[in-house]
Amino acid sequence: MSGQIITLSRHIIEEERKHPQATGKFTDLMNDIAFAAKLISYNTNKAGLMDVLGETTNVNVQGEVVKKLDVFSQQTMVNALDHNGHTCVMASEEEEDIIPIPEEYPLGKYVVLFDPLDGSSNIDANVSVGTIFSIYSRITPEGRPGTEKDCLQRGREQICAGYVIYGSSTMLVYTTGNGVHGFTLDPSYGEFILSHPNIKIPKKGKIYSVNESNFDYWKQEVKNYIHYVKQIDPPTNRPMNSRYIGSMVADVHRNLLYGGIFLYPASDTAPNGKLRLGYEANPMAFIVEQAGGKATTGKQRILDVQPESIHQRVPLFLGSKEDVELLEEFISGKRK
Ligand code: P6P
Repeated sequence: MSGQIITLSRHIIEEERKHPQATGKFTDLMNDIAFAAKLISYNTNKAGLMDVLGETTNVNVQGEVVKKLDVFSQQTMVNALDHNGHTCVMASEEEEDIIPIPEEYPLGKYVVLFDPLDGSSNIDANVSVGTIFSIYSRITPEGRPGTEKDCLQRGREQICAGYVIYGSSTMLVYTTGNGVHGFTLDPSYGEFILSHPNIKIPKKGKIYSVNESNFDYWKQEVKNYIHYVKQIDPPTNRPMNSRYIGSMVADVHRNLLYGGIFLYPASDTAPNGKLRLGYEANPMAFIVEQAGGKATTGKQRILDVQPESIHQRVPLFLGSKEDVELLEEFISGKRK
């Protein structure tokens, strides 16, 4: 209905009612994630004024210096999700091993993988950063703590994927397999309001998004594709525009709304690419596919990859269907 305010909570309840076995626990879990997002948003927006800028002396499992907001965001996500009785295990970019639920708290049926503050190396430059999350149902027997096996499910088993982008405004974008929906945080009363219902990615875009400083390290097929998109050919709307923020949530969000292709290829220095399957590639792939796009390793649908480890990296190409399919033709050698 026009003019009706749909909050995230209301939208989730209505989505959950579409699943006959729904118990309302998923709605609670999503509301806990939304609460964590509000806290992270508040502190990210205040970062310049609070003692959260700069670096800690800690280094995370990726070998990256951990920014203070990273630490805060990690703790906020864990504290929001470990006691609600809806989760049995978590995994995070910031923790080497799985995150068990403390014994004093009840266990639930959900598994949550997350990157608490992706793109955080950009924080001090006030560039948009984000939280990415991926939710599965457990596959190990109930009543016992979840295990690594619960965290290593194929992306196609996700029941929900989403991200929060902390930018000019804070937006939460999610899918449960019934389309992609965006909610903008109204800070005046702290509610996420439906602002982008049923997001659909354009079939073809004008933007390619990649860190071209890695060009000489790429396989020839990828070099051929990038060379192709930069050639002057007005009938095929080339050259494409290059846009790269270096913060995945910001690059993928722009890609989702404007169309185009985002690439993080394998290279001589990163034989499996840089981005992590569990809490970056899979949730973004679910969202992009639900919006009508495609997501591939170049050889395989991202959502079909069987994870072998929590922090596993994969080459990632995702975005508008026609742009990704053209890239696949270059990678298969069909086009040179
Ligand atoms: P590069 C941020 O560190 C991140 O994990 C993603 O958010 C982003 O897409 C990528 O790395 C940027 O990597 O090598 O281009 O700086």
